Amino acid sequence: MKKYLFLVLILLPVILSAQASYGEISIPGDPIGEEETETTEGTNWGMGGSVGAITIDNQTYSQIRLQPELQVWKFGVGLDIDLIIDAEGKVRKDDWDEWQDYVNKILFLRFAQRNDPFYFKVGSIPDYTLGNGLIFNHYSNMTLYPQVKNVGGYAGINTHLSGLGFEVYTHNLHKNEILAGRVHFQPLAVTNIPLLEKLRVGVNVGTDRDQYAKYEDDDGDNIPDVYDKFPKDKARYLDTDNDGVADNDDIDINGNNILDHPTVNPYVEEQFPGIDNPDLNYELDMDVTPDSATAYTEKDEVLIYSADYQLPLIETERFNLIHYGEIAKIDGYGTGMIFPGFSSKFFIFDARLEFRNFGDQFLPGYFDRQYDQQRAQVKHIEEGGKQYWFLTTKEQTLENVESSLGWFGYLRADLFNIVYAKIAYQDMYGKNEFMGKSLWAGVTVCPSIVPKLQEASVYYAQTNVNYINFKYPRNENANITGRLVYSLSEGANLVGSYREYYTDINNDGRIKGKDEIMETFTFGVEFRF
Ligand SMILES: [Ca+2]
Ligand SMILES: [Ca+2]
Ligand SMILES: [Ca+2]
Ligand SMILES: [Ca+2]
Repeated sequence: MKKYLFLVLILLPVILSAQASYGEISIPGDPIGEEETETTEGTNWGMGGSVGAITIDNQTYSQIRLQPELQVWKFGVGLDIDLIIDAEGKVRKDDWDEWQDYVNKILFLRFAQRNDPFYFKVGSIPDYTLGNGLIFNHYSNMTLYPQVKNVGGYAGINTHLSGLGFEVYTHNLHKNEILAGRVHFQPLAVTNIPLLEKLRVGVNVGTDRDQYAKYEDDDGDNIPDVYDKFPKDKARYLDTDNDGVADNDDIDINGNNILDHPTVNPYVEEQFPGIDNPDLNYELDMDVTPDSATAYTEKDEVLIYSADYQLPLIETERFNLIHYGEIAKIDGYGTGMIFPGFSSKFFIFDARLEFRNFGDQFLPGYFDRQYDQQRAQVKHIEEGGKQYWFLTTKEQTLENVESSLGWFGYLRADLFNIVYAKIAYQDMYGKNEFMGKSLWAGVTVCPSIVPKLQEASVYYAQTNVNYINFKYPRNENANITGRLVYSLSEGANLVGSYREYYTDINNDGRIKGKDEIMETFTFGVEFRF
């Protein structure tokens, strides 16, 4: 199985975005994240892309993926052109035969930046953070991309009127399920009190109006397609014996070739009225336990609101220090707080240090990078010979979250655009066996002295442990990622990624041998014109 998984991972196309800047590697769970790339006005033209292999319906295709990005004045547009080519070198027609296919190639449209007087972005938004991240923290509407393509958007204004501004966000303009809103202003701007006149206060709200909506319900019978045995038939959804005949019109629901007793299967009474007459002496099956599938007739919402502030303490060209805080409440659950927080830019460094205090039943950054995947899950359990199908939500996990408090900080350095280093540490305390310590560290080198080598990166993380294990850095809570970018020609780079993580199969507390070290390689070609 692992060998197979390894093969699949090798064959996975490397998807490289034209936006991904050199000098940053993006790792799932990276708490530092990326700075949003500031684009200057003017006409720019960039192209990212990759080549790989992909399997659709058991057929292997070559995949060429081009992600051009064009910017004119404050407008930006990004495209995602996926050419799926079969063994005979022909482009798969399915991807180009409807007008919607062409609209779908648009990745995003953008006007200006989030601190401009007016701005918006429509389309795929891979990284959305609100305030200091207690509600939305690097949320992506592309988590299930390209299987699920969300055309989302945000828009906002910033005025000079007491710094008043607002922003609205949706993950999908048609569905509008995951929404955010923010209003901010500078309450003391008119007073001219030193320091305090710059105080900026914000109020934020975030919601998922329908957590079950991750799963489609095509026929509208409130049974999600994933366990609707008849996803195109509004009147049917169960088929306990999987013989293709729905429970509603199956005289033998459990498929044991014994006619079901009409008291447990009303359809039998319909077909053969009076068959249970004792005089007829038919053998009838009483032992029928049909499957159970939960219908979701009502939407289940989750709502979070927060208030935050930012107070610039020192603002000079060489040194910049901001104090901030935020408090958030998940409606019906717990409260969490960041206070005090400090962020600073000085010389080649960029740092942040904050004290976090999270109450019971509170999760920070509830809408995070994995949210689209985690908002709802299908469950299938068997109990007493009966099968149950239902959904659980991320909201349900809140009940068991226990309070914790502690520090989080990071330091990032940019040495003349040649060496980038970052290190982050979290030290949180809670009840019982709370795993509150995490360490992340990464170095990227973009050497101009080694010809052809554009970038070499290594990133290490050890997360959610009781103590950081320096003696055995290879352990179950750790992983290592590496990336090499090698220039093939003027406009083409060969990109190779390596990832290593560990499973202690024999449970001896050590990671040793090939079986316990999982490795994945991906590689691709990246274009830049
Ligand atoms: Ca259905
Ligand atoms: Ca159905
Ligand atoms: Ca059946
Ligand atoms: Ca039966």
